[in-house]
Amino acid sequence: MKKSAIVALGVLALGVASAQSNVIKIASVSPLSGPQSGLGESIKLGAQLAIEEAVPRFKALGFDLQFAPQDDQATPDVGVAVARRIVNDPDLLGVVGHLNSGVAIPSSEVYKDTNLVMVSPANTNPRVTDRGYLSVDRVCGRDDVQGPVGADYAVKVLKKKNLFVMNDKTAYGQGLAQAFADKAKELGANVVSFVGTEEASNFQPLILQMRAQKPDLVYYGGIYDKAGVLLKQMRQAGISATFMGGDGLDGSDLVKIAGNAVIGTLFTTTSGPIDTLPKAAAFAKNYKAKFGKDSEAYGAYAYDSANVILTAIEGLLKANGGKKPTREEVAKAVRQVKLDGITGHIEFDNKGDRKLSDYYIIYMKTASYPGVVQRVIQFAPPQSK
Ligand code: ABU
Repeated sequence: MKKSAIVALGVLALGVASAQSNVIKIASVSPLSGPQSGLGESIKLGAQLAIEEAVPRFKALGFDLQFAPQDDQATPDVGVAVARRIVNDPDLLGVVGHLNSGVAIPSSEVYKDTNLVMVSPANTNPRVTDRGYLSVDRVCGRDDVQGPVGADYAVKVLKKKNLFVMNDKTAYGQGLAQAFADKAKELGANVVSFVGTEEASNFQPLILQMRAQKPDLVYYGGIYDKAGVLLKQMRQAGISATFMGGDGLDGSDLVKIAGNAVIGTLFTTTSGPIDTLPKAAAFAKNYKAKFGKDSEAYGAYAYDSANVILTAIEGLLKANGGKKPTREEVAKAVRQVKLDGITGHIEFDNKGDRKLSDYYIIYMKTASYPGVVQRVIQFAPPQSK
């Protein structure tokens, strides 16, 4: 048989197999290795719990629901490589992810080509949804609200006047730090420095700069793996300025890395501590029983993200007489979902932002996670400019 005929038969066989497959897969994509795997694992396990609970419901509809967790290593190139691989699996109908906006943005450029829907539990950079893709939604808030919420608290409540603002040079860190600094300036504070650095282990040159500029608050836009090291070195060097950041600080690893230096730290987050979410008690109990640890930031949001996708698919299966939906049908149905999740009511606007998101101020009163809620405010996403 000619090679072209063999290829054609192979493609035909694949097409028949795929048309007949009763398998539906949902992926989680988050860092499962490296220094940000604490939050990445929480996303994976939250999604896993929702999917395992849905397996009997899908079985009753004639489908074998499977979970496909992926590791993006918190790295854009790896995220894109994972995205390119998973879009080729015809059984895959949804993605819960990512943790890092700088990974989600390029990866979702790949998902969009086949309308593979991504529901993010954690990506707060405005650009994630501002591109207006049908296949991109999120259940968390946005940094153009989170930054100003932090600035308002720093300037109006804590009465801080001289702010040293840093970021980790990622899409998330830069955007959040800029949003914080812009609002703080508008409120009358001085931004004595605005510095981007990818440094992870030696912050001494920046600490010298702090010593000279004497800020009363240091703000860090970035993730706990670097923030914890910076904070510890600041305190060892005698810098006593209040330390503040965003939801990238929302993880127990911040405490593990910084130790007692974490006491007094404040951060904003769009992920409510699990014991403050009134409907999350069963989730928290089941998570602990199954995985032997407490859910951390964005675990409950990953659970809700998965349930948004599952709700959309179940609705389509029931409406279409059990016919497996296309990715485009799933993406359209996700945008219409109305779900009372464990993180509150979920409904998306026409860009895929949650219509109302919660923003928290957390104070680390002791060296223990998750800290003490100081304030919770609900906001709608800003309208596109
Ligand atoms: N929002 C917390 C995780 C960082 C990010 O969005 O990149």
